[in-house]
Amino acid sequence: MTDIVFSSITTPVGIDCEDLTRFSSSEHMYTHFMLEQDCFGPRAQMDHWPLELIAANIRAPSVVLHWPNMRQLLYEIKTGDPKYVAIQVTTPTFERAENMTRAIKERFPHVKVIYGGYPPEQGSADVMIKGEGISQFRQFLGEEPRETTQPTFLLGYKWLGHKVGSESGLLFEKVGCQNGCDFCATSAFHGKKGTYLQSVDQMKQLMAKYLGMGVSNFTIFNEDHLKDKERNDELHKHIKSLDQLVNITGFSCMDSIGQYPIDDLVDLGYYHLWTGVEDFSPHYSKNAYPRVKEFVDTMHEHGILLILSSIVGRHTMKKEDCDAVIDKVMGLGAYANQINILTPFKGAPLYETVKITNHRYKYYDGHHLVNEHPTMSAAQVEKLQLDAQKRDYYELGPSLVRAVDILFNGYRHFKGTQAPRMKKRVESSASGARQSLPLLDLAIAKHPNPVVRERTKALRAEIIEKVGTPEGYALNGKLVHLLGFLESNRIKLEKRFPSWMRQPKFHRVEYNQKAKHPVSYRPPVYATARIATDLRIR
Ligand code: B12
Ligand code: SF4
Repeated sequence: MTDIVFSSITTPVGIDCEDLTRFSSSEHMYTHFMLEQDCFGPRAQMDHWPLELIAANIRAPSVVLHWPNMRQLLYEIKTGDPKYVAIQVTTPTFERAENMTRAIKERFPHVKVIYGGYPPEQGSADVMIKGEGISQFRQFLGEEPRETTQPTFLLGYKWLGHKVGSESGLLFEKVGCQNGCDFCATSAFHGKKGTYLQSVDQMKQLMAKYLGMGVSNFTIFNEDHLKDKERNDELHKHIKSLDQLVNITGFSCMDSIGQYPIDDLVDLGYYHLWTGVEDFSPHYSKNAYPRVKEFVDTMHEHGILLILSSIVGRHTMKKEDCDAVIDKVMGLGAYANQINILTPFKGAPLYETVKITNHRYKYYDGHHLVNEHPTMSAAQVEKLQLDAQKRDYYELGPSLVRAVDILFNGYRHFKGTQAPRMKKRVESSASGARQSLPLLDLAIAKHPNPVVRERTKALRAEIIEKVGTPEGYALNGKLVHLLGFLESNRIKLEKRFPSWMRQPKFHRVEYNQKAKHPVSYRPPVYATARIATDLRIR
């Protein structure tokens, strides 16, 4: 018995088609800013955890489908006979969601469709839920408000086609952001105040659960995690009391990060932070360039990796302003750079102040200019952004090598420390650098820029001199070369045949089901073929 089928958009994704561009995919870093990084880009399938978060916090029996194709979705509806299908929608995936809804309604007219997340409008859905989803979905079902709980979710990255390092346990801490930047969808949809999804005690319990599973890397979803100092002081006290060291990836603004002594951040394990620097203009006072530069240099010197998000193409920016932003970003030398085209999402204040010229939602993907620009054409801005990605790889080298260099600063900077926890971090930084030597060799062999190759050689020499080589270095080196060669070729094929080779894996999770689903979720070929023919699915 299923009341609700929660679903992501259907596959295929990551390809240019009638209702989606290739930039809407199941991967974040790779698709948006590492496509030019040959075999060195980190790869990860990301699922629709918010759907599971909602499913886990209601009483109704439900099924969550991550990345089904249209046949799998329709088969689930046919066999589960739900009252509702709830789809996670963003602006650029809205057209796909509309096609899903049309297909559902044609075949199952009694089923009500709900859009949630970031839908720009209700479209053909029966219900639209914008903003915090758990409380609103409960309200919709007539359930009373109560504390939320979070299941454990793991995210692992692949390098050279293989899972490397341990997975990261996800912690959904908060939705919304108080800064209210004019283009920002999350701030506009969730309100400036935002909503905490978990208390500090709940975060501690969830961390303990992950640690019990052998997972000590965490990714915290909160647009500005380090903003609330009082709350974090409590969490940090707990982290310091743990027997084990943890590593934390988080999103935060420069000013919020600056509230903490940097040695403390390192000690706590904040090794990977994602920060918006936007366009360094007075629009975003947080980001005057000299301050940003000083901040980035300090973080790097202490071994903290940064992903910097910046924007180009604002209607007030001329071509030379965009070039200047890209030059400045390159000058910061961060581990990774997400350079997006400023997108006026419907609902965000910017939408009201620019003249929209492209009304096709699929193009609101951060890679297309959709509003009028007085001095640049859409093609010009789009080329500028794609060229910046190429430049990022060519001039700064593979992100992987940058990461090794910056993380090794943890060793360089703290090697004399007497503090026991920091000593352990220094050891782990040395060991990480040793293990990465075969990857540096691969970059030296493969990277097209001689300057990057020389820089990487110098880094390799320094690591060998200071911390030595790992066991089996020669053999591992050969293996990594082989994997690099195979992965490069696989990526070439993947770029040629994305609908076949670049699709996320479908999976299905049940919540609150009393009995096991009566049928296998893998639809028999004959059944799905019939449904597909009935519906003339493309
Ligand atoms: C991780 C992430 C991804 C991951 C996984 C998505 C996920 N978590 O489900 C991947 C890589 C797959 C992804 C892909 C895309 N993403 Co994305 N993603 C994010 C990111 C960084 C975090 C999302 C998150 O998990 N937050 C924590 C959870 C708890 O919050 P939440 O998502 O807001 O969910 C809450 C509510 O919104 C609501 N809710 C969410 N979904 C649903 C569904 C239903 C039915 C209901 C009722 C409620 C509901 O309930 C949740 C609890 O309150 C956000 C930015 C951000 N910081 O939020 C962008 C963001 C959501 N992504 C965005 C976009 C555009 C995309 C893509 C279209 C890619 C692109 N072209 O940029 C694709 C499309 C994928 C798809 N099939 O839908 C935009 C949406 C903007 C907009 N207005 O449309 C955001 C806001 C980033 C941005 N550019 O500003 N993304
Ligand atoms: S700081 Fe980032 S998350 Fe917060 S409102 Fe601005 S763009 Fe959005």
